Amino acid sequence: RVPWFPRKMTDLDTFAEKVMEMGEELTSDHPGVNDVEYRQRRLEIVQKAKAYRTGQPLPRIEYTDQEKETWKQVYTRLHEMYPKYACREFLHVFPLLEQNCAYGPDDIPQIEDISRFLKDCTGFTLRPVMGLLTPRDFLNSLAFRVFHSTQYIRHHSDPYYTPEPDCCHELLGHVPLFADPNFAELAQEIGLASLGASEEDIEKLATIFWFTAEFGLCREDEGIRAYGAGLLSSFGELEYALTEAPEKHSFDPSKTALQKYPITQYQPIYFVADSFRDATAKLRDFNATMRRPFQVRYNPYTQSIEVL
Ligand code: H2B
Ligand code: FE
Repeated sequence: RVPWFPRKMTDLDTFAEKVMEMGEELTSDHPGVNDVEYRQRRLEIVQKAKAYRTGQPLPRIEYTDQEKETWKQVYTRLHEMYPKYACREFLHVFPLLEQNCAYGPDDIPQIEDISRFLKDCTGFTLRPVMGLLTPRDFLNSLAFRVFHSTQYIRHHSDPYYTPEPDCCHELLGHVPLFADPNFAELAQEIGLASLGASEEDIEKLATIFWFTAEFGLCREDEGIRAYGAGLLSSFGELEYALTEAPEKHSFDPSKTALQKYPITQYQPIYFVADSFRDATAKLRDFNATMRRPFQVRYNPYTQSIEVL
C-alpha cells in the first residue's frame, strides 16, 4: 500500500490544519509560554495560515514595534556575519532580497513579496503555515517547489533563541537559498523522492534534509561555508560550525541518511557538499536505490505530479 501523497497544487490545502506541536500550543520550555499577549498574537497570526488556500494572495502581517525590534536585533547580528560565513550563493541573493523584497533591519518582509521574487528566480513559492508539519507533508510540498513558512516571530525575551522555526529562521535561513537554481533543484529532488515513500524512507529523506537544507556546509575555493538555514539563522551555531570543534564529513546520502542528530543543541557532526549540483547527482543515485514501486515526475505546466 502506497501512502497518500499530493498530486496537484490544491492538494497542499489539506495540510492547513495538520500541524504538529507548537502550531497553536507552545511547548513548556518556550520563552513565550507564560506570556498571554504573545500567545494571543500567535493565534491571531496562525489563523491566517489556517484559512489560506491555494491561489489566494498570501496573508500580510502588520507587525508590532516589539516584533520589529526583535527582528532588528536578529537581522543586525546575523547580517554582519554573512560575508565571513555564508556560501557565495547566499551572498549573491541577499542584496537582491534587500532590493526586491524590502529585506532590512527595520521591518519584517512579507511572504507575498518574497514568494513573487522566488517564483521569478526558481519557481519556488511560499505558503503560510501554522507551525511544524509532519516530515512527510513538509517534504512532499518541496516536490511542487513550495516552501511552508511561518510568519510569527520568536519571543522578545530571548531574541537569540527559538525552540521552533519562526520568521527569522525562514526568511533569513531558508528563503535566500530557494532563490538559487541549483539549491532549488536539490530541494525538489528530496521532495519528489518523498512522494508515497515508506516511513523508513521518509526518515532517511528528513535526515538528508536536516544535514543539507538545515545544517549543510559546502566547500568553496577559499574554504568551507554554510548554506543550511539552521546555521544561517543562528549566529552562535553559524560561528561554531566553521570552527575545528565539530566533525565534518563529506556529504554522501547513503551515510548521511543514517546519521543520528540532536535537536536542541549544536550539531556534533556536519556534512560538507562539494556543490549543490554534486549533492543533487549523489542524491539521485541514492534515490534510485529506494524501493518505491513507481516513478514520479513533476509537470510544471499543470503544476502536478505524474506517476510513471
Ligand atoms: N515544518 C515546517 N513548517 N517548517 C519546516 O522547516 C519543517 C517542518 N521542517 N517539518 C521539516 C519538518 C524538517 O525538519 C524535516 C523534513 O522533518
Ligand atoms: Fe527549517
